[in-house]
Amino acid sequence: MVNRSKELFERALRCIPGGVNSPVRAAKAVGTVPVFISDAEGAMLRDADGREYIDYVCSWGPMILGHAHGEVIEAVRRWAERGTSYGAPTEIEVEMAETICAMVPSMEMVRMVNSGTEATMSAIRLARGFTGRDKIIKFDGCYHGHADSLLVSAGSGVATLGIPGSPGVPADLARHTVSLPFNDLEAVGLAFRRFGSEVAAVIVEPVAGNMGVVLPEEGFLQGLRDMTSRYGALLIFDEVITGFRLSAGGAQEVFSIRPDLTCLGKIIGGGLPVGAYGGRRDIMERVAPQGDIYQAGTLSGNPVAMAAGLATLKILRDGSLYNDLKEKGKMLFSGLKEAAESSGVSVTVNSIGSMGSVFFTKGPVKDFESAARASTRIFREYYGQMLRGGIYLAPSAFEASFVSLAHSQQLIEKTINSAKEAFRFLAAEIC
Ligand code: HOZ
Repeated sequence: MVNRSKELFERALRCIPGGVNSPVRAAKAVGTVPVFISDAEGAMLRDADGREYIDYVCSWGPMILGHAHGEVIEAVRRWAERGTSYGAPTEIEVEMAETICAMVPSMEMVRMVNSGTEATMSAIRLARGFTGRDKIIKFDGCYHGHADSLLVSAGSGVATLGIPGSPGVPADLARHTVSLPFNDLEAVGLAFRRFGSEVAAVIVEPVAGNMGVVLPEEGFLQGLRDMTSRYGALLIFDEVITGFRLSAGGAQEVFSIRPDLTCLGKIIGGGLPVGAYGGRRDIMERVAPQGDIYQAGTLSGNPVAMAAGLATLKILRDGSLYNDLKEKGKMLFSGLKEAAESSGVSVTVNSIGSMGSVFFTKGPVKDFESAARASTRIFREYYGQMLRGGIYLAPSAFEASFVSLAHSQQLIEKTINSAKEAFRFLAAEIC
């Protein structure tokens, strides 16, 4: 049988580091060749050999409406015909900013950038400039993109590939980042008591999605809000994954917490490269050219990207579709849990709304230490079995699965049936 993915990967390895443009997708952790995609529609992906898969990666989160959604494609086509970039202000970026500020009320002003990494990196600079302090508190296993200050004890590809930290990050810079266990308010209190007056910001994924999905325990996010306020530090919510995923107002709406700054990405671009950061007016007014803290970008607010993002947000804006997403998420994640349990395979399934993860451990999974106890060896077999069953998962034990509005009940049932077979195989051969 022809295996175009294998051929393409061999070609890619000759001219792209690791054969991929972002590390996790190399599928190194699951010991296979990455699946090269040819096209996608709705909840389905087709690979370069013409095989079809039900997609639970959803481009790592953005495709909440499903692939090639008619209104998004039409918006992109319409705008592309008018020119793809001007490097000058446009009406559509104003409309985008107004929409974001209306949907996420803590964001009184917003600046568009091109990726989640750019959003978090810029928010950290802003927090440092605004407070006049250098230290950042983050949490082990949370991933906030690949900017220097944020690669310490990170999740996503860093955790997947077992990279402890990255050469190239100056030690002098890394020492300003303090990484603590997620859900451990005591550790946060201790850190603030030791060097509270030096802390510019606490940055957190309100629901962690880059060590697999890990939910905040009762009181954790409120505790962060209280402590940052008490010590004059800013609270930054990295909602690159959860923004517009958990509700129209993001995780901050679900948990009723108002952060000082919020970082967005993924869904906000409707599948095109977009990020944004925003928050309190008095803080955002410090961003150049209104203020003195510099950040810029030639393609920031790009009209075609704005069109794709805005078309997506318009569909999500009134919040009525989130119940459907929640139902779909519940059906999938409870179905996977039951399937594993009935085969005698120990799993912990963490989920909220339309995102979740299966950890091959008895659990509970509440931080990176407990997530890392999950068997990556079993995950690897599970991944392979699911792929053969036509189910496309993230090739990492430390990433989330996402359900889109295009996942029908029938596709979810088919997924659970494939999972049943996979779990039976694992029970017989691996566990
Ligand atoms: N940072 C992404 C996962 N949380 C990975 C993106 C990619 O490899 O495409």
